[in-house]
This record gives sequence, structure tokens and C-alpha cells, in this order.
Amino acid sequence: MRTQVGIVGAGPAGLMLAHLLEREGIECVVLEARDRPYVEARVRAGLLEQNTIDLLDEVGVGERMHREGSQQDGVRFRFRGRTCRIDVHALTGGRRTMIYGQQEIVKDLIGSWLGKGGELRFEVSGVALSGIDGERPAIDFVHDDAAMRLDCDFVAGCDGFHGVCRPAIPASALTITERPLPFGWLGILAEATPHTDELIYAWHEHGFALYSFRSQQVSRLYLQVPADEDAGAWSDDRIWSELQRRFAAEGFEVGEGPIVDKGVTAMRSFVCDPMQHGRLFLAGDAAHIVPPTGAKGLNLAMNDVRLLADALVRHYRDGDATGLETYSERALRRVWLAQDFSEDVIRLLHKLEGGTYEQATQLARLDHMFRSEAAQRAFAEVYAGVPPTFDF
Ligand code: RFL
Ligand code: PHB
Repeated sequence: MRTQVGIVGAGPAGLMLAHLLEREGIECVVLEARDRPYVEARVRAGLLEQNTIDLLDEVGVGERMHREGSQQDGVRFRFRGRTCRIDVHALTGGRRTMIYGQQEIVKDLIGSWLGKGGELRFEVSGVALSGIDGERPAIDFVHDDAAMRLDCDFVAGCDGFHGVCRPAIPASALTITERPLPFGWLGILAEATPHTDELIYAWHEHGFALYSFRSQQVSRLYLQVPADEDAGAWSDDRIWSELQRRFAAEGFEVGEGPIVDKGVTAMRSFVCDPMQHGRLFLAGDAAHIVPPTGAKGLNLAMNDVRLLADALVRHYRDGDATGLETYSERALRRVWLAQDFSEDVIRLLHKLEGGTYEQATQLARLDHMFRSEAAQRAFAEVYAGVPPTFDF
């Protein structure tokens, strides 16, 4: 088989890249290790930045998101029974976010890709890259028990944190910056009407909590727990009573209902620099992991492929290699901003190990945030996602 761009991984990064390239007449093939029902059911992120909303619209898959997603104009902070609303829309000159599950985006992107006759192979195994240092890279894999080789001009490694593309780059050519964080989030999905129409980020002596949702009938809630926490130690009753405690405010109650999904996500910060080697370009979780506090993982993946697609178009259309040469540098600028933002949300709202000093400074910062429009604007600007012009 032969194509122009071989894409490894049918997560948000790989699928969006395929759409962006196809639109410009660049051929590509997507290879995915899992089966279709699995990738369409994986519960992960939910908060989309304005840039991600715009990108989904641009490739023509935004219709269901606008119909079923929940447009968000603001966000709330809560501590000690006090609630502060940050008017993201007003403070950012009209930028918004959207709540729409990652698995719904994946479904929309796959449906549209296959509908256009796009090439996507599920359940491939033994994926191995070769020739990325030269002009003719190739991807070997097994599909339907047959050994196959895909020859390409470029390989896009969109295969997530545990994929095979990043390890294909010699370790000596990479700087890996990694910081494990001593926190986990216990996340639940519940068939419960959310008692809020905007996300609530809560500070509490027991630790952080986040109130999010997926629809009018489904709530998505998170509790800060130790990184190695066993989800089995949390009965449904224990979860609800801890959520009620951490979100407590006068006249407010968390809406309860059957819990349909429960799991602990450990937090880490991880950045691979550069995100490219020869003719291999990494995008999304394959190159970086941010703590979920800033809701940036999915949005960064989308930003990477926007830059990568643009660089590939310039290469094929204009013979201009500058975009490809500077891809990593431009993508990493936003990645590091997101790392800092996500860790800052941890510093502000999570129970830290330092005790009273950390707690007192957190409360002072929160109090300042409640009173200062400048502090709110600084938060809102990065929360909603800085505009694409930032990348150049
Ligand atoms: P993905 O979504 O991991 O997709 C990678 C795809 O590559 C496939 N794959 C391979 N295919 C072929 N050959 C191989 N050898 C392969 N190895 C892997 C995988 O099956 C998969 O289909 O990466 P992508 O596209 O970069 O997208 C990134 C986002 O998924 C990720 O940043 C976010 O979901 C992170 N994340 C969250 N981000 C948020 O912004 N908010 C959240 O609330 C949030 N919750 C989460 C998360 C990530 C989680 N992980 C990684 C377990 C919760 C969890 C549990
Ligand atoms: C989610 O809805 O899953 C979500 C929202 C905001 C975050 C993290 C996760 O910061």
C-alpha cells in the first residue's frame, strides 16, 4: 500500500488530521489498534475550547455538537460556601467553551470519515515504523491476519501516550520532561440531572472537586484522591456524601442518581521535545500529557494537528518546508502554557502537602480572584483557549 501521510491512531488527533488533510486533497490512511465500538465508547474529556469548536465546524462535523452539546459562557469557583462566576464570554471578547463528550467527537469524526470513503483500518497489530530518517518511511502492521506494509511520505504518530511512534525516535534525540503528581481524580458518570448549568471548580479542606456533566440527564463529577487510590474503596454512598460535602453551599445539593462509570485517573505532566524526528511527526498524547485540571489534553491534540496539517499543506502545495521544520517549536509553546495553566489550577484548588501555608495562600488567591476582574480575565483567557494567532 502507498499513501502520502500514514496516520497511526484513530483518537481525536489522528481522525481530525485525516479530515484536515483530505480537505486539501492530501491522501492518508489511518491505522487503529482497537475496534470501532471500543474507541467510540471510551469516556474521557468533555470540555472543548473555542478553537476546537471552530475546527470541528471547519471540517463539517460540528452539527451534532451544536445540537446536543452545551454551550458554556462562564465557569464557577466555590470555596467555603461562596461561589464566584467568571464570565468567560465577556472577559475574552466573545470566546466560549462547549461541553460535548470526547467519545461523541470520535463517533462524529469516524462516521464522517468512513462516509467520505476514507481509509481507516481497525484492529491492526504489530505496528512498526521504519525509514523515518530517510525520504521513504514505511509502516508495517498486521490486519486480518495478513502482514502489510504502508509506504508513505510522512508518518503522523497520533497513537496516544502508550503508542509505538514516540519510542521509534532514538532516545538521544529527545528531551523528556516528566513530573508525576501525587494526585488522582476519582471520576464518575451518573444518570443524574446536573444541578448546575456551568462547571463548578471547588476548593475544600478535604480536597478538590469538579462538577461537570454530559447532558441534562448525565452528570460527570470528580474528586481529588491520592494518585494510587483504589476506586473499589469508594462505594456509591461514600462518593455522594463526599461530593455533597465538597460542593456544600446554602440551598445547593449535588443531584444524585445511579453511577454508571467510575475510575481513578493518575495525574502526570509529560512533554517530549521535539515532537518530530525526520519524517515522523507526533501529535496529541503521543507527545505530551497534561494534568486534567485545565481540561487541555484533547484541545492540545486538536491544536497540534491543525498546525501539522497546515505545515503539510504548505509542503505539498508550495514546496515550502518551513511549517514542518518549525512544527514542534510552535506546538510546544501552547503545550507549555497548558502545562503551567493545569498545574496552576492544581496549586490553587487541590489539597497540597504543605499544610497551613499552602492553604492560607490558596484562600488568599481565591479571595482575590473573587474580587479582581483582572485575575478573572487572566484565568478566562487561557481557560477558553488563546486564539490560533498565538502559535505563529
Ligand atoms: P488518544 O485519544 O489516546 O488516541 C490514540 C489512539 O491510538 C490508538 N493506538 C494505536 N493505534 C495503532 N497502533 C498502535 N500501536 C496504537 N497504540 C495506540 C489508541 O487505541 C487510540 O485510539 O490520543 P489523542 O488522539 O492524542 O487524544 C488525546 C486525548 O484523548 C486526551 O488528551 C484526553 O482524553 C486526556 N484526558 C482528558 N483530557 C481533558 O481535556 N479532560 C479530561 O477530562 C480528560 N480525561 C483523559 C481523561 C485521558 C484519559 N486517559 C489517557 C486514560 C481521562 C482518561 C482516563
Ligand atoms: C469533564 O467534563 O470531563 C472535564 C471538564 C473540565 C475539566 C476536566 C474534565 O477541567
